[in-house]
Amino acid sequence: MRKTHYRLIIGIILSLHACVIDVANEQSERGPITRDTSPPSGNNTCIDECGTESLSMDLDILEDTGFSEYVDMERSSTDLGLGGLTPDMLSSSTPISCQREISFIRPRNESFYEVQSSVPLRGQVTTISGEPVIGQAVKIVDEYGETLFELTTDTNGIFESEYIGESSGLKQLFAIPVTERGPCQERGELNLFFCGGLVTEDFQEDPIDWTPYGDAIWDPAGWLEMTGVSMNRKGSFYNSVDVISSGFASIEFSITTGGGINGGADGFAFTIVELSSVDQLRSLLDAADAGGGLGYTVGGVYAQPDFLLPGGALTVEIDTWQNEYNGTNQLHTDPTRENHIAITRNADASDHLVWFEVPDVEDLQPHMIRVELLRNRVRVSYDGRQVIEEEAIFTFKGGYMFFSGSTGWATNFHRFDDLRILHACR
Ligand SMILES: [Ca+2]
Ligand SMILES: [Ca+2]
Ligand SMILES: [Ca+2]
Repeated sequence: MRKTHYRLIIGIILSLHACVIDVANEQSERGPITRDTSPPSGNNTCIDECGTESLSMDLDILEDTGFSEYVDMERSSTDLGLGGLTPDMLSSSTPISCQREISFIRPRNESFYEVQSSVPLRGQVTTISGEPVIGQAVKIVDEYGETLFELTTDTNGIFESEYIGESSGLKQLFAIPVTERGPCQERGELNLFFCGGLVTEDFQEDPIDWTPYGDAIWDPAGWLEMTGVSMNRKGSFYNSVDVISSGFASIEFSITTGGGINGGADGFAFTIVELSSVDQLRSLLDAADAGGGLGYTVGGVYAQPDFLLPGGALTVEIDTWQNEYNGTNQLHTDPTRENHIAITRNADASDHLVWFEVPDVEDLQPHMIRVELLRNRVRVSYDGRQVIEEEAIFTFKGGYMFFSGSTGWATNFHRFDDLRILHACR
């Protein structure tokens, strides 16, 4: 246990250093950020419930450093990533400062992959003043300090390799310059998620795993249409085969909307909901509020007497109508007058966890949305550009998934396509 703590403390120091660099990088790359003003809720720690007393102490330390978002509480402390500890670090009391900058250029930190994927790695070594270092020896080590590759930089200071994630879970890679005097203290860090679960669907053929409900149809052009441009429609498609795992996940799909009347409305949504059966899912779809509820809302202010949501839910909604509370058919006020994409929880259209504005979304052109769920953090990309990365207190429980959409007095087409989900990432 002594050794574990010693390893852990050194690991945390290194992680903190890497985190400072990460935060600086992320700040410069961020797009517009929206803020969730609702009070924190949910449970973001299970330290009291999990593991032994000594494990709890380790996790307390990790919690303080922010490293805890990677920690899988259901595994033992010996499985934890230890922040780039190498045998060299253990044997050397004074790490060598080599006056180098080293970083991974690709892939992006915290990218998601299917298990057994081959991931091209690329990084660079420069001097402090930014000049490429040619012929620099670099070693790539994993989270256990094991050396995976020994590389040399080219004339641009670039080093390259390929990494295959053999098993699911977080993999941490560290790039360390090596000199004749030994390994340097400078290092680049890269965290990658490898996932055992993959769901992909391009809807080019009538999808057998997906069942239409209400007004939704499969369009032979190769997508799912939730409503068409008629008034007062409610449609959905649910998957009765695949169940999404809890924990980390990456969810990506294409949306197309527009072409309607009276300004266009109401919007559409993709929901993953914790339920015990497909029958329960059909009951949910029966009960779900149309109009401002986008065909998924059964929780919170929209709770229905004939359907009690038994578990959690997470929704990506594309909302093209600003609802304002009126006490009858509109039970919430949207956070903006603009069209918006939001993450809501517990199948409650009033509970916007994070959101951002998409004024151009009703152009009847396809747009890509990617949502990455990390521990207590949500990242959203729109058409390849990151638009949200934000702390968010939520617990993603996984479950059944469905698409839904609705129209009212105003209408639009509501099309989904090209779904890709990576889950079971531990
Ligand atoms: Ca398609
Ligand atoms: Ca709305
Ligand atoms: Ca909304």
